[in-house]
Order: sequence, then C-alpha cells, then structure tokens
Amino acid sequence: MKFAHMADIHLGATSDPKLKELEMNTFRKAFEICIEEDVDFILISGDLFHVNIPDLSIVKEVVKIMKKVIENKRKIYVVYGSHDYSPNAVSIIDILEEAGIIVRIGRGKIEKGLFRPEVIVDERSNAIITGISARKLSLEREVFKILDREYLSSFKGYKIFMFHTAIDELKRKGEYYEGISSTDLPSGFDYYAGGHIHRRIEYGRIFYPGPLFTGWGVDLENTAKEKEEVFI
Ligand SMILES: [Mn+2]
Repeated sequence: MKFAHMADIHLGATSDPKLKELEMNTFRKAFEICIEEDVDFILISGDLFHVNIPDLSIVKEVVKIMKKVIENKRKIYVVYGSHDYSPNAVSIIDILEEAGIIVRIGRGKIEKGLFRPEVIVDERSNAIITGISARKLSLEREVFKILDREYLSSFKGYKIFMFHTAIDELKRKGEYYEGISSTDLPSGFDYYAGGHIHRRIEYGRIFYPGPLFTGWGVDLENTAKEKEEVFI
C-alpha cells in the first residue's frame, strides 16, 4: 500500500498574481507525483482552502486536478481544517463531497455520550480511515475528550487517524495555538495524519506534512528551503 498525505495547502492564501500561479502549480505538481507514484489514496488533513468559500476559479482548477485521481479510481480523503470549516455556512469541502470528488472524514454521531466517528474502509487498499474534523478556535479539542476509544479499537487492519489539531509537545517557543496532548489521540493506529502545524514533523507515528507552498507568510520561506517532494 502506498498513500500520500498533505495538509495546510491553503489554496487562495496569496493575492499576488505570480504567487497565485505558483500556488496552483505546486498543487498540480503534488497531484501529478501522486499519479506517477501510483498511490492508492490521498489524505488531506485540513486547510485545503484558505477560506470556506474560496474564489471559484481556484475551485474549478482544483476539481480539474482532482478529477484525474478520481478517474484513476483513487480516493481523496479530507477532513475540515480550521480555515475551510464554517459553523453556519456550507463549506466548499461539502460541495466537493456532494460532487463525488472527495470523501469527507470526520462525520460522526454521539452514542451514550461518546463521539463515534464514521470509519471508512478504502476499497483499494483496505486501509481503515477515520478522524476528527477541525472547528474554529480549535473547538474540536472538546471532541477528543468524549471520543469513543473502545469503539475505534474494535477495528482491525492498517488504521489511519486524520485530524487537524496541534500537539502540545510539538509546539515551539512563540507558537501559541491551543492543542491536545499526543495521549489524547486514540491508541492503536498505524498512522496519525495531522494538519494545523505548518511544519514537516515526524513524531513516532504522528505526521504533519507542512504546507506545499504557503499559508502563513513565514511558510514561503520555509517551503523554499525544503526539497521538492511530496510526503508519500
Ligand atoms: Mn493551516
């Protein structure tokens, strides 16, 4: 099995025409690499878009790029990030899901006071995929407190947990966002596909790929220093 993990792509974050072009070229290139490498599926751990309702010319291009993966019978699994989630409006993520372009991870229901996230089995690879969506102001931290861990441990196979929340142990001096402890993640997963921290991090089985191009101003400098690669 081979999969790609991206996060914090923040399409639409730039306003300069040249940077806009580079932003989309980088996204296109990442997806081309996924097709070349013949990945079984792609994970996007939140903040695919910079805002919940982005410019439609960006959405059109994204659909065009993602359709090649879909036509190749590969799935794209996405959780909401803090940027592309909206508490009282439909997000573009929902539209992409309705159109069959992406599969949204993070939906769930409350059973006996505990949150049971929907668990999806990827048809190609049999990977078991679940997770928790982000909300504004890291409110999803409350969901981790009522997560039905026993239910999640009942699934057997290669297990992936997607989330868009910072891990407190990984925060650097000067980074102030509210996170969770790594022990708040459900145990027994093979790969924890994180987003929200805009740096490339491998911490045990917890992974943050960092942005492809830029989300916050400082990212551009950081991604420019990195080698050209997609995290596969
Ligand atoms: Mn982000």
